[in-house]
Amino acid sequence: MKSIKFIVSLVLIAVFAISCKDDDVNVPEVELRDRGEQQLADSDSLVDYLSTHYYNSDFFLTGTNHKYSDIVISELGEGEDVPAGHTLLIEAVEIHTTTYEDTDYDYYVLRLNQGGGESPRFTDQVRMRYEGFTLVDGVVFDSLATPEDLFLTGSGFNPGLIRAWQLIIPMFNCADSFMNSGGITNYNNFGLGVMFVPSGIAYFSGTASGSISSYSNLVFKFELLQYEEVDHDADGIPSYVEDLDANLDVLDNDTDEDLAPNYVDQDDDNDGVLTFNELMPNTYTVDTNMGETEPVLASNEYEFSRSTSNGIITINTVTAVDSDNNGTPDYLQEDIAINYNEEEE
Ligand SMILES: [Ca+2]
Ligand SMILES: [Ca+2]
Ligand SMILES: [Ca+2]
Ligand SMILES: [Ca+2]
Repeated sequence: MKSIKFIVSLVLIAVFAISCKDDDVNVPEVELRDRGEQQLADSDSLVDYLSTHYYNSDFFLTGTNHKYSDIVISELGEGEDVPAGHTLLIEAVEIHTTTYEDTDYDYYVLRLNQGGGESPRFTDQVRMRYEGFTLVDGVVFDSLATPEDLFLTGSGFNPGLIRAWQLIIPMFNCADSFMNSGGITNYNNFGLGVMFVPSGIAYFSGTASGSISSYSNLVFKFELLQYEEVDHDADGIPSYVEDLDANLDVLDNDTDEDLAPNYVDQDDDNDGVLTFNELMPNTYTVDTNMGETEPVLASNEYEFSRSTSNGIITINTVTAVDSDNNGTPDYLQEDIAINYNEEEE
């Protein structure tokens, strides 16, 4: 059911490949549209939808544990007034903008509960429940009623999620606590919202497992329950840090220009010493029995692993050292190759 994957234009490529081979094969072609023109049409559709649909706003005025299934969106009839206790979407949503693939996009977020926990980064793994449907006809094409873990940013054979999710999910916080009872986990005070997104930051010319048509504007009701920081290449540098220019895109950072972006490159400067070995290791032992608290890490120090035993927490960290103080950490500087994990002779 995890079909919110970025199935780039695979369908399109397949169609072209087939039609090049044999003109008689009858496969529906996906016309590749101009992003700018499509964006204008999508923007009109979204504003029109938000201006003609309302939701059960009073229901969410109190409480922090409402479910995505509690959100009811209805169409306003001709000449009808918005019923008491409800609000027109256009009066309730936040408008955000982004530039993606050289095109400017507006997208809309209905924030129903912020969530009391911490907030994930766009490269993290998130535990979600959600339902996605098409703006035009309301067909539910994807849903997850039982929480599952999803990678916002993919790597290798895992394509990750659509751009809209990478932008919007980190605007929310996960649950502040959870409790297990009878095999069921109950989350408390989690992020709850609805996103209304143009096709350009959804599947664009591609589709979600072929279940919706290309160029569909989408709506997702979602709950953000938990998250976990991801280090895709396990080199000690969390993936969000490997987005060096902090433009929320890990694909355009490739320090050594070997075509492997930093977030999936284990030797980021290609100096022959793995990034992990160019980081200075440190271990902290925190005895909570003695009332000790966890250390606050420096901004260039990252937790790599931890274990807990009898109330004693062992935390292993790595620090990105900048030996020559030039502003570039050693692991990104080819002419400095210090291996902190090399066995002393
Ligand atoms: Ca990394
Ligand atoms: Ca690289
Ligand atoms: Ca790396
Ligand atoms: Ca290196």
